[in-house]
Amino acid sequence: MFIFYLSIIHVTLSQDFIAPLIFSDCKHLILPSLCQCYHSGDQSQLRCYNIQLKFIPKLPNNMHWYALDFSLNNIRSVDSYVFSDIYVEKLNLKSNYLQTIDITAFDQIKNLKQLFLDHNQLKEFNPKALISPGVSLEIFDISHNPLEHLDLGEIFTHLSVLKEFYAVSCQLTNSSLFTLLKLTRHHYHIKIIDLSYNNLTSLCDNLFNNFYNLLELRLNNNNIHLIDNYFIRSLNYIRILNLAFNSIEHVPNLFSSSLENLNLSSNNIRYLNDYFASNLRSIRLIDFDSNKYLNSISSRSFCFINILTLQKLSFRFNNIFLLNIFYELLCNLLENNKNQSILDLNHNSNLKCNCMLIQFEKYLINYFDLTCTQQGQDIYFISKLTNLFSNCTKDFCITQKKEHLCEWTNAEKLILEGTCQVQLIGKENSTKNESKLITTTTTINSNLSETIVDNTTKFYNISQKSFALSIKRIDYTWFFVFLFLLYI
Ligand SMILES: *[C@@H]1O[C@H](CO)[C@@H](O)[C@H](O)[C@H]1NC(C)=O
Ligand SMILES: *[C@@H]1O[C@H](CO)[C@@H](O)[C@H](O)[C@H]1NC(C)=O
Ligand SMILES: *[C@@H]1O[C@H](CO)[C@@H](O)[C@H](O)[C@H]1NC(C)=O
Ligand SMILES: *[C@@H]1O[C@H](CO)[C@@H](O)[C@H](O)[C@H]1NC(C)=O
Ligand SMILES: *[C@@H]1O[C@H](CO)[C@@H](O)[C@H](O)[C@H]1NC(C)=O
Ligand SMILES: *[C@@H]1O[C@H](CO)[C@@H](O)[C@H](O)[C@H]1NC(C)=O
Ligand SMILES: *[C@@H]1O[C@H](CO)[C@@H](O)[C@H](O)[C@H]1NC(C)=O
Ligand SMILES: *[C@@H]1O[C@H](CO)[C@@H](O)[C@H](O)[C@H]1NC(C)=O
Ligand SMILES: *[C@@H]1O[C@H](CO)[C@@H](O)[C@H](O)[C@H]1NC(C)=O
Ligand SMILES: CC(=O)N[C@H]1CO[C@H](CO)[C@@H](O)[C@@H]1O
Repeated sequence: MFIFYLSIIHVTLSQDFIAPLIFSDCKHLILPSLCQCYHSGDQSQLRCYNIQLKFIPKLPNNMHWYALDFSLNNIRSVDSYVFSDIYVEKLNLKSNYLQTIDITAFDQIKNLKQLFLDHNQLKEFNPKALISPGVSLEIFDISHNPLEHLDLGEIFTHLSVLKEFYAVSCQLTNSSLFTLLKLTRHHYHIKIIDLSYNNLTSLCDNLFNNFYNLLELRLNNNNIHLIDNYFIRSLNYIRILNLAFNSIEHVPNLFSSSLENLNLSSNNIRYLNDYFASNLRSIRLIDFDSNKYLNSISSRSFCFINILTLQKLSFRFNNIFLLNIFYELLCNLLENNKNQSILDLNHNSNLKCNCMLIQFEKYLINYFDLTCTQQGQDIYFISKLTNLFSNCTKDFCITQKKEHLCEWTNAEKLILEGTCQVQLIGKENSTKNESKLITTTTTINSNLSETIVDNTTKFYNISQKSFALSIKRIDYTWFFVFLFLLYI
């Protein structure tokens, strides 16, 4: 075992020196071999990375470091009191072989604000190791450890000024999430929580309610399929919610007055239900890309969506057949003179060529890159189809029958009903009440200007030579009416 002798030289103490003296210039220290000291301004940093260290060297007491970097070594444990009486704001132990962190490892450390334990071999981590007067973490990263369980509740309870928390790729299951129930008070400082690349399955029980000031929640690349509609309701400042690469089939009817970016790409969404965005009052961007079976949209899906804030709805790599399914949204945009490309329908290989495409050209992102198909056979770039579109009129919305499609009371009702419990019962209970499932046959004239609209929600049962859509039943099907588009 190496023993590192560290001593302070050339330090002269004046006679009226008052203890404890804190040193902040590392230039006069004798350092562990291969470690380097950097000093600028009044900050010192020690860099001991990638030098095959097996142990954390004992550093001189009362030295005031901005950062200690022990990353990329062979350190296996953080032992008791190894940092005692060391002032350090940022401690980097990333990319070692850490298996144990002693519960007193950070006892008597001073002023620790950022801790990086990511890319190690930790199978367990006791949050009590972070209870120490000298630990007030603002950033904590424990990503890429094979933890399987982490007491998140305990972590947030003890780290009351934490701003950023990362536990990416730790194989966490929803049992770790349930520990958040322990939180009894608001956590006012946390801004970013990253739990992506774990094994989470459900977002129920209002577990995130105490993260009052959270801005960004990353839950992408899990196996999430159950989401409570109330999930982000109490998060007054949340702007970004990433749920990409999960197993979501049912888009929750979320409430949020602040959410701007909702990422639902790469899930198993097949249809969009009624009023799903009615209560996202600041929404700018919703990403539905790569939900490869997504082809149905309730006519009420976009009811009450805030077109003043909305900038982009992305439906790339879906299976959308007809622009008509967006008619409520498109006509709403038109009526309100919204003048902005909003809808991205690129890479929907079954999108049919029709007059609506040109009427709503200005709302389509990358319009000239769009391809569409005719008679289910050939695929054309829209730019090549001037002949086909030469007879088109632009009267789709005018000829729509005006009626009250969107009812606020229904939007509210759906939102209140859509809790995890309802979804769970719906999933387990086959005695679902189907009596409200109404089926009606409606045709859209080949000039695409006429639809028959009633006050029940329609699904466009798009037939391409009687192509049958298999629409998965979910809980709110009592609203659904099938609308058949025969020949376009
Ligand atoms: C987490 O998911 C991965 C991949 O699906 C799987 O290999 C692993 O066993 C899961 N871990 C736990 C703790 O469920
Ligand atoms: C959605 O999340 C995926 C995966 O994290 C990412 O690739 C994509 O860019 C995100 N979309 C938006 C619009 O941020
Ligand atoms: C809409 O855009 C067109 C061309 O892009 C422009 O000529 C027109 O003035 C815009 N209208 C409004 C209301 O912004
Ligand atoms: C377009 O209109 C002309 C004359 O009104 C008609 O002869 C032609 O068949 C129409 N083309 C299509 C594609 O409907
Ligand atoms: C199924 O529904 C019935 C009647 O609505 C209810 O009594 C029963 O508890 C439900 N079963 C489950 C497993 O939720
Ligand atoms: C289904 O709903 C209808 C009316 O909403 C009701 O009359 C009927 O009893 C219900 N059936 C079941 C099995 O719950
Ligand atoms: C579209 O169809 C309706 C009803 O069949 C008809 O009244 C209308 O004139 C047609 N519009 C065009 C442009 O062909
Ligand atoms: C519209 O809904 C109301 C109440 O749900 C119902 O009484 C009425 O018959 C419906 N109208 C049509 C045209 O379906
Ligand atoms: C509509 O979809 C249902 C359910 O998949 C199917 O049974 C029916 O044949 C379809 N109707 C048409 C006209 O395609
Ligand atoms: C509510 C819920 O989804 N609970 C699940 C939590 O995770 C365990 C193991 O993955 C499941 O068995 C539970 O059903």
